[in-house]
Amino acid sequence: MQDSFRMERLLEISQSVVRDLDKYGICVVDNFMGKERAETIHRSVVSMYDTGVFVEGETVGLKSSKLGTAKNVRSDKITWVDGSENNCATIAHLIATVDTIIMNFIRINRLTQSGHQTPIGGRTKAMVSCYPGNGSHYVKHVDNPNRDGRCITSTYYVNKDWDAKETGGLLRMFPQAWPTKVVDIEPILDRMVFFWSDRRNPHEVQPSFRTRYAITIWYFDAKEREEAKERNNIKT
Ligand code: AKG
Repeated sequence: MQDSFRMERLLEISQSVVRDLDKYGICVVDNFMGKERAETIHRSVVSMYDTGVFVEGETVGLKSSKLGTAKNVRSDKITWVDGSENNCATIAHLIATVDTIIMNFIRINRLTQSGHQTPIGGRTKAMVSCYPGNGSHYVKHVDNPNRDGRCITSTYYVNKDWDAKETGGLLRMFPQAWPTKVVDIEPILDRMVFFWSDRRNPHEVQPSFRTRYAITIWYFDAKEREEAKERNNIKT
């Protein structure tokens, strides 16, 4: 895609993110990177997984609880990347693309003086996750229930020919915007989902019976993050 078309497409996506987060708290974008790039990202995630660097997903502050063991809560495997690692150029491109969307999001909200007004500052590395089939899942949870700073969750899927009727693995959202409804999102190739990370959006990953890959980046609300770092004595 030519640069000017790509910039126009990114602006269009950013406007949908502003509109849908404001209205629904969730925004789903298909054909986010384009098929060719999505397939390259898929290949690089699979080869990264095959090197054995993935570890069990963390469940912060949970050893065993009413919910059961950490493994009963989430059974994905994860690794964190910033895009500079071997064979990660396409993931670096994905990260840069999401950064651009979020910068546009800030700019549009500032210009229109509506939507999310507190500054967004910084983000996590990208978490690459693999649900390795066999019913692997993540129970209903909120990413940021206790003001740790995370404001927007962005999750990108790289699963070719996914059919949730056959293999499960839906992302099920329980948005507070519609207390009586759930929103089911299939983790298909080249689909990006943005949503508020706080209590407005409890969600779960339903049992997956096929290997399921995703890449997630969390963006911080600058003020909330600073307060959380001070509270928890975090230096970086
Ligand atoms: C999480 O990592 O917190 C998730 O809920 C994963 C979402 C997904 O992979 O669809």
